[in-house]
Amino acid sequence: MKFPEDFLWGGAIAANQVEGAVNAGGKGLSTSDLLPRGILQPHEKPDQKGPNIKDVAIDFYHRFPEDIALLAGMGFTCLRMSIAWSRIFPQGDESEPCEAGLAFYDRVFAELEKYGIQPFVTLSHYEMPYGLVEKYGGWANRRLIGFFERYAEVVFQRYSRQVKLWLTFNEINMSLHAPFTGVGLAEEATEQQIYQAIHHQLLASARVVRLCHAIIPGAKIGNMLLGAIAYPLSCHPDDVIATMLENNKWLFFGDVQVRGRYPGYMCRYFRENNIDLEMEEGDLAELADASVDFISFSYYASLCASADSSRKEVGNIVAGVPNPHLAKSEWGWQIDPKGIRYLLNVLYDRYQKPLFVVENGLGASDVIDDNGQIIDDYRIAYLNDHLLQVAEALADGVEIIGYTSWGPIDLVSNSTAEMSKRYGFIYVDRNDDGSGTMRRIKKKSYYWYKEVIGSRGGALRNLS
Ligand code: BGP
Repeated sequence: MKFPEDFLWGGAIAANQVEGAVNAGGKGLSTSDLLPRGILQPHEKPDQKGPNIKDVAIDFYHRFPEDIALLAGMGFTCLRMSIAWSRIFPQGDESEPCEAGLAFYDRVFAELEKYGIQPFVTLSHYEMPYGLVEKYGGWANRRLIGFFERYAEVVFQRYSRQVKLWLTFNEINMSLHAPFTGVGLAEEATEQQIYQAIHHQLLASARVVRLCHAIIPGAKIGNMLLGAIAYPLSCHPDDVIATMLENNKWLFFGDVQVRGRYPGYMCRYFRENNIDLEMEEGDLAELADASVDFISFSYYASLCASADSSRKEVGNIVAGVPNPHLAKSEWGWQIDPKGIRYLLNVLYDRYQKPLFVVENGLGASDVIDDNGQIIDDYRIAYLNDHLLQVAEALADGVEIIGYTSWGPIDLVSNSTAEMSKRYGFIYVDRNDDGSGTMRRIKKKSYYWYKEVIGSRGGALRNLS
């Protein structure tokens, strides 16, 4: 089978997980700089900041020409990346942007252009200027909407020629699990505080959708969900209802960003849990008037839900009940290729808008063998099987714009801040303790992905 001719192929990275250069070009401290053990662990206070592997990460800040050339070698037509907000507004509340930060992304986009790779930019991928947390209390404060709008306006204007594809907030539903990363709130924040901050973030997202359309002719802007699709653990009606409620927790974000209103099930949840959102007149009208152009999502694993919530385990970033029919990755994430077809169908059926798979991949430890090679057949198998299911979804009639695998070059893990949890087609010689030469080595999967892209999916095989 062949994927559509205009299907975008590539990979996805995030500024804080690749760039390093933590203080270069006037960059301010970001929330991510204070999470040396990953987003699920407590954050450091700035005066206690210790060494953090992300301070250098894979040094993409200095090595991007080499890295982009390597990605281009696989035939990428698209690179999903993010702009570090703290490079553009180091504290978050300045009135003028930082020119050195803007100039850095000029250079990155120019390099991508050389190879005809389309940049696909996330405005906020798990980081924000820490100044906005310290001075304003993060997204709990409505003023953040204005700071985010200013940032978005600056980058939309600056890169209006180079960037036609945008995303607002990475995995916007993640704030429920990692409030410091998602909305700049303390780990012990209450649901009331988190949902209030989320309301502000949803409004900010709506405003920048309109801004993007007004500033960049022909641009498309989408939302980004962690596709934490849950199956019922059994056909017991109580498990089915528990699953519906579990899925509502993340679909809620899509419902607001696509359908433009707070769904009834969420209003009920707020009522029954004494959550009372402060809104201003006009907020609901603003949400109603800013539907995203497409829906994007990450997908690594599915999970199960049961009426007995004590059976939940944190196997993935989002806790779920393990599925007895599925194997697990080394990091305990359950591997379920068919889940991506199911998820694509669920989202398309619900929203009837184009979809974009913006993250998918296998975190695994790689070994360099005696011949200096990395034979990552497990990664090839994972991606092959998932891409076959994306093809099935296309055959089901789902509109899919493209596929960007997570971490096409090894990078720092988000949940654990490890280098050893590798996703790449390109190995980076850097270890968890920061040692290593930083040398880039093509893995076996590099040649495989190149063939898949070159054949528009024709090289995919039914392996299992
Ligand atoms: C998503 C994030 C990414 C990425 C990925 C893999 O949640 O959007 O930033 O890191 O998960 O997760 P991890 O790095 O924890 O393996």
